[in-house]
Amino acid sequence: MIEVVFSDKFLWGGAVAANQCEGAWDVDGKGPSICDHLRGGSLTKKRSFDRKILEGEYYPSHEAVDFYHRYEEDIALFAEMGFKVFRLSIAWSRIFPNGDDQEPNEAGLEFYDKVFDECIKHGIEPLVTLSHFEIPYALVEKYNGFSDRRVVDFFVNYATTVMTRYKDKVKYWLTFNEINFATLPFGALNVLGMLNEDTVDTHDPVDNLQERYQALHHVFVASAKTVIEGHKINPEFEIGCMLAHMTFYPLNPKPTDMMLVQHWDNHMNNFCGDIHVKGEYPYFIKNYFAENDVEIKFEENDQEILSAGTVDFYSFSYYSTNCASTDQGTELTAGNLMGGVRNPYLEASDWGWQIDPIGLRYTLNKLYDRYQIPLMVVENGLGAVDEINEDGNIIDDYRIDYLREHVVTMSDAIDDGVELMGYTMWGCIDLISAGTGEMKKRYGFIYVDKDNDGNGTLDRKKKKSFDWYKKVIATNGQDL
Ligand code: P53
Repeated sequence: MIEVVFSDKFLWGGAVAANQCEGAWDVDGKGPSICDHLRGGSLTKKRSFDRKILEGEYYPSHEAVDFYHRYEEDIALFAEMGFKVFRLSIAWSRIFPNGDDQEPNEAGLEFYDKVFDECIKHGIEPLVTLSHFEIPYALVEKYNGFSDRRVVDFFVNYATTVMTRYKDKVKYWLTFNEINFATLPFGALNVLGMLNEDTVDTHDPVDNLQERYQALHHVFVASAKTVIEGHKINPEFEIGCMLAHMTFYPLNPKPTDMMLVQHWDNHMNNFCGDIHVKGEYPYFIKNYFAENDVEIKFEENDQEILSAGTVDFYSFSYYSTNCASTDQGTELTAGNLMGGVRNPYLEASDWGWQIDPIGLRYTLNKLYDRYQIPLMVVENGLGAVDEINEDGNIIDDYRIDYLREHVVTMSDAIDDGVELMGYTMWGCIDLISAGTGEMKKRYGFIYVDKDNDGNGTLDRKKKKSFDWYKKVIATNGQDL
């Protein structure tokens, strides 16, 4: 037993994204999103992207784990664990199939009405991500995503449509999932919906720095406008940003390594965080832009919009940490999109993500010190291979250990004085991995019978961690 530090209002729960769990990719009027064009991969095989969806090819998001038809059963299981919050995303292309449609798709809106009603019935607060790597594909082909300023209005129209529709059902909103991935070339498609001509490998796309940062500027404006409009729709709304926090340590106590850590932290984390929280471009990015001939075009009211549309809270994903080194030939971590140097003090998951619970306490303190607004951990968890044993049980003690250690360091951070609103464990039900497209990389408290090739009954089954998390929530983090 640890001392109780979590408040009664602490939001315990789990998180998913539409494209990774819903399936029903073309049902009830939904248009394809960028994810629907991605094939499966693995740790060693990158996911490939087809501009045209091919007949007979397997696309993991098309069926995913069929949450679209099984949401009642799944939400009932979340409720059984005692979830206070359920983070999910709305698939933009379910509401506006082409992104630039005049009218929303009523069938899509009705689906989320049913999902939110189901949550409310069980006393679960929905936490909704408006854009989780799910830009309608038509916007990619027609506008090259957010590189075109008009897409800002399409997004804000979508956001205000759903915020108005669900204003009495949903209180917590996030604008763009892991927005800071757009500071790296591989984030161009996921976050910005940009796919430059001649791109073969979307992980390593044909990149245009000027265009990418201009598109990101449009996303900041879209996010800030959404915050402003959202607060008009319902002043009670709490609207946050969402970053993939990338925590770095210097590999050695070399001044140059430390400078690299500071540069990466500024560039990959603080740049986006500062714009969302403080409402203006931070001083350090100006030098980077100058050196790289990037010039951001602000429209007349952009600065006002950014200043007025700052977020109510800061949310982030946290899975692992990496080292930074200025030495040549240092050992890299496996399977990490961001690329980082291996830390000799940490163990890694089977997918090469280094496990670092103490780094979460460090990160929470670092962020709270910088921003002084409430924080929320909206993704954390362990992707692992789960086996069903002879008795038909899934004994995922490794997952319990991972989660326990992170809950302990969250409680340490709260003791330190950090204001932490809640915790949504990633992939509370097994789903399609975003990075690899696999089912085999499982995160859930709930197992889904499906394999990497799409075979399986889709039946749900509780893992050992299910009862563990139920106990954690019931004791408000005391009995771990
Ligand atoms: P998967 C990379 C690094 C950190 C977070 O990731 C990431 C990614 C993308 O692979 O994405 C977030 O499924 C994302 C989720 C994703 C989750 O982390 O690759 O918000 O959609 O599923 C875990 O193991």
